[in-house]
Amino acid sequence: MSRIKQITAREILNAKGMPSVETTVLLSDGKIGVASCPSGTSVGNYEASEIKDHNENHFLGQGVLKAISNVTDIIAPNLVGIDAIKQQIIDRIMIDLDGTQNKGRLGANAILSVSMAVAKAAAKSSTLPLFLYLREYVKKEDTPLKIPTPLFNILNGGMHAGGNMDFQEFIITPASSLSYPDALNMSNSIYASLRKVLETNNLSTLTGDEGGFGPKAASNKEALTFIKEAIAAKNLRLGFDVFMGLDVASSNFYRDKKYHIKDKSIAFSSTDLINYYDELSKEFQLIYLEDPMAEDDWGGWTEILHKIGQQTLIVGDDLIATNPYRLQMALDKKAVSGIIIKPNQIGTVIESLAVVEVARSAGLKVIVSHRSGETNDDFIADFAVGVSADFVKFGAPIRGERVAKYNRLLGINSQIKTLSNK
Ligand code: 2PG
Ligand code: MG
Repeated sequence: MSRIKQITAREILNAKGMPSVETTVLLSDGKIGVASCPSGTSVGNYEASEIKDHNENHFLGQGVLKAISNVTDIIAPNLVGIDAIKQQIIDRIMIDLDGTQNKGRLGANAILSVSMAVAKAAAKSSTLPLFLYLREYVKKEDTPLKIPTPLFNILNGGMHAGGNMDFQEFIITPASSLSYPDALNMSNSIYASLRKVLETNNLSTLTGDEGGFGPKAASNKEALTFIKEAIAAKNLRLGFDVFMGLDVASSNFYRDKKYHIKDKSIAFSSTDLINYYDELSKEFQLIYLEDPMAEDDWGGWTEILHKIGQQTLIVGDDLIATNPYRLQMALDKKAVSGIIIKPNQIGTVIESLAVVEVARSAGLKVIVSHRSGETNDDFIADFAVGVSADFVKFGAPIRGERVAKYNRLLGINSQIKTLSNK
């Protein structure tokens, strides 16, 4: 048995230069787990709450010193001495210590960094790689050990870039039959091809928060056209070799029950927007639509799943916020066919695993996702493989904090091969 001996935390910077909580858990056998929390930019209303200091003289109010003292002064004394393998008990203690619905007292950033660091340390003690250790917590029947299909966000709009597309993420996803290394290679070549297409059109190739280009395209549709051209230039077949998708993050342009996007001069009703998605889906082989409707437009969600759910995966991110109650609502209202899982939206490893379990047994596709304000922590790569996620969404195949996850998947891919040769 390896007990938690010490928990320390410090302030580090994430990829956007903003403070994040990094926690270190030391066990009685000397094993250590270190984990840090990401932050979102387009944050949903139903997410667990990150605690910030709001002291303007310290990182413009974004400091996390309070969250850190919550780890060291409140959480640590309650966890020291507990067997690190008891993740359920550890997470439950933190949930109870917090005592709020949204982790607003101690902070999801404080709680999650401890939760992930405990899991990492316990995995080391058990001598299992983290993905296999996490797999012990999920039902494994019919879920093969494999690398999930990657969704690469190669054009950034919305709140993630200074361009003028309203849709937040323009995504390519190689055919799931491709091996993971080949998928990575394909994404790299399409990314390079897209750079050329943008240069030919005299558009900027500066990148946004998640590594995708952030050009000032005339419309969302034009941005999709650039990607289609980039794919064709590589002699790849859209709809066979590679598919396209969007994280629309539509809550960001939903005002007065209407959707306002550059593609049309008048605002869209939910039905107008759904018809537009239908048109785009056919033209661009969109197999994936994340947050196509705003987080409170339940009628729109039910309508879109009913109308185009056969051809396109309809995925809830801000809608569900990795929250079991929101997931149940989405299931009751027949709103989605897929769910985004972001551990920091709910705040503990165990609750994230539980949401995956419910989603999977309801037949939803599971997509494990990064945040725009990532750190170099690669926990979610192991988490995604451990729970047999269908897809991962870790951004463009560039930038240190994104490739940290993609590279970890390469490592896991080799480990899986070694295991299956044994
Ligand atoms: C999203 C995420 C990650 P953010 O909307 O899916 O891509 O963005 O972290 O800014 O919420
Ligand atoms: Mg999203």
